[in-house]
Amino acid sequence: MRKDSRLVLALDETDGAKAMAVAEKVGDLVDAIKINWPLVLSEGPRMITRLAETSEVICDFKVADIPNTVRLIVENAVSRGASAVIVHAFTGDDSLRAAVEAAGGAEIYAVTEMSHPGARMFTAIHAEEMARMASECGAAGFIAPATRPERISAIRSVVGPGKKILSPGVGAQGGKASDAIRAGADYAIVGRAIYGSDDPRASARSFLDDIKTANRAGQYRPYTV
Ligand code: NUP
Repeated sequence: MRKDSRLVLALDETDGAKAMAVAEKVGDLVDAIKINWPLVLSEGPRMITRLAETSEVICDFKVADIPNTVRLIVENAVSRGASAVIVHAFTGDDSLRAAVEAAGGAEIYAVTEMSHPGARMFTAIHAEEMARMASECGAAGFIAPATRPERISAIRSVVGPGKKILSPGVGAQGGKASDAIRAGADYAIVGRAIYGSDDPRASARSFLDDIKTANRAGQYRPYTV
């Protein structure tokens, strides 16, 4: 996945035509488009393939199942054009290994603790342990909450510099993209604040401007559009 803008669009728009319109408006400003069950359930898995024609597509299916079912889901998503699939880490090492193996050349990103408040109840307590395990199983990246940037730093310190961290919870959930990047995330994931905006392109640009403020000299190549 390219690392130009450090912005990933979460395209949870459920109307296919509207989703494609947003993708066209901001596609060149984002490094990838993440899709989730709302769009796939309303418009079908062909959306993976359609979007993959112009963008990297991350399938945020938060797969949490036995290894065989994980394998079937990941293989299917990748065969349709997904560059990465998001899975839950709490399922343990056998399911994580199955995901990584099934992904082949595509990437697996593991969720260790989600961005909403409820995540503090159970998964956050074990997030570092899960991150270590998923890293050893070959996960290429992690999903860590922009709503709690200190947790991004905690996950980064466990997985090291070689793994990607993608951070949702920006905008509608109250997190700030630049805070997430400063805390150690590689990418900020933004959904409603872009696709739900009257001007998705202007909104995406304002997130890019914010992300640039986190660009310490030489840290990464600034994005110009
Ligand atoms: O911890 C997570 N939080 C989260 O919001 C893990 C996720 N994958 N997401 C997803 O990111 C969520 O399901 C949605 O697709 C997107 C955030 O959207 P928004 O809150 O920016 O609209």
